[in-house]
Amino acid sequence: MTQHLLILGGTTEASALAHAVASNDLKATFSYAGRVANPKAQPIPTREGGFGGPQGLAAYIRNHNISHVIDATHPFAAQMSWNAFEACRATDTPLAALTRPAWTPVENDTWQLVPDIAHAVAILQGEAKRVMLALGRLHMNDFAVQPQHHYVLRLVDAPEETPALPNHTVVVARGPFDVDEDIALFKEHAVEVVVCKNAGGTGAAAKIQAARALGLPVIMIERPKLPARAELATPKAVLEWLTAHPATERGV
Ligand code: 3Y8
Ligand code: NAP
Repeated sequence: MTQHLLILGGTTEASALAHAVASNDLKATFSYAGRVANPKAQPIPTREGGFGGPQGLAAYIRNHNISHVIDATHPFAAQMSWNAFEACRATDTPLAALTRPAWTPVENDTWQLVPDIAHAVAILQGEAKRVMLALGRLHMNDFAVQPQHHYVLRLVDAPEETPALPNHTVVVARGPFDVDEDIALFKEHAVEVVVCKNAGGTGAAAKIQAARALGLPVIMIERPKLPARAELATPKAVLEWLTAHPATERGV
């Protein structure tokens, strides 16, 4: 079987891998969920949209003769990661994740760790505050049960429907973000607390560095449980992993 990688993308690391793969002339397809209007262009063929669950992904792997899957999705894209794990097991396809370590607090950081978004919502009970909700669009309306706050919402695309948060300001912007710009943003909106996911990496780190600079508390949502698979830290490690796992005939 000839080598054909499927890269599950949507992160800075996935884009870096796409460039490494392109410059090594490896056959690969880059996959987006189709979550945003204009996803970043990639130097390799790209597809958009869900596969239709693990079975849909298994069918895609077979129909496109995928020899390896690299899960370079965001640490919070847990459903995609579990689907990839199941589909690769069903089709006997080598799978590795390209991921980045979680952020860890440094001295003077005031982080409140919560296990998931529901706990971040619950911990916001109490008097009205000005809250930087840097979680994107998918979960902003979960915070409607705490309507007393003024939320600053940073979204990749302008929302199609008005957010279900009575007091909010929408900031349309796509990362990677810059510390000084985030400090200015927090000052402009008199942000008092920052809510974010422990995404790790560099593209979203500006807000925790800005919170640190301004002495703001952070509600840090911890990562969901992900499957046990090979975890690689750099595109170079992925290329070495590919060499160590040459494409073989698919198990019948
Ligand atoms: C569609 C495709 C690259 C990738 C860039 C990274 C960095 C900039 C920072 C804040 C946090 C947030 C959000 C964020 C960042 C990178 C990376 C990252 C966080 C794009 C992209 C897609 C998405 C989807 C989008 C989610 C949203 C999450 C915004 C592209 C720009 C909050 C995650 O409107 C929506 O529906 C947005 C949905 C999933 C989380 C959510 O629940 O809303 N990412 N982001 C991918 C697809 O279709 O498959 O690059 O254009 C990618 C990037 N966003 O190559 O440079 O590597 O993480 N993305 C979080 O970390 O909490 C913003 O505002 O401080
Ligand atoms: P998710 O909740 O784990 O996945 C939900 C469904 O979206 C999946 O079951 C799959 O649909 C589809 N999907 C997700 N990623 C896909 C991909 N790369 N290619 C094709 N289909 C995909 O995922 P999510 O959290 O919505 O993330 C969506 C995308 O945004 C991913 O590319 C992720 O890397 C990127 N992203 C997410 C976050 C975040 O905070 N979640 C942050 C930055 C970037 P089917 O079941 O139909 O196959």
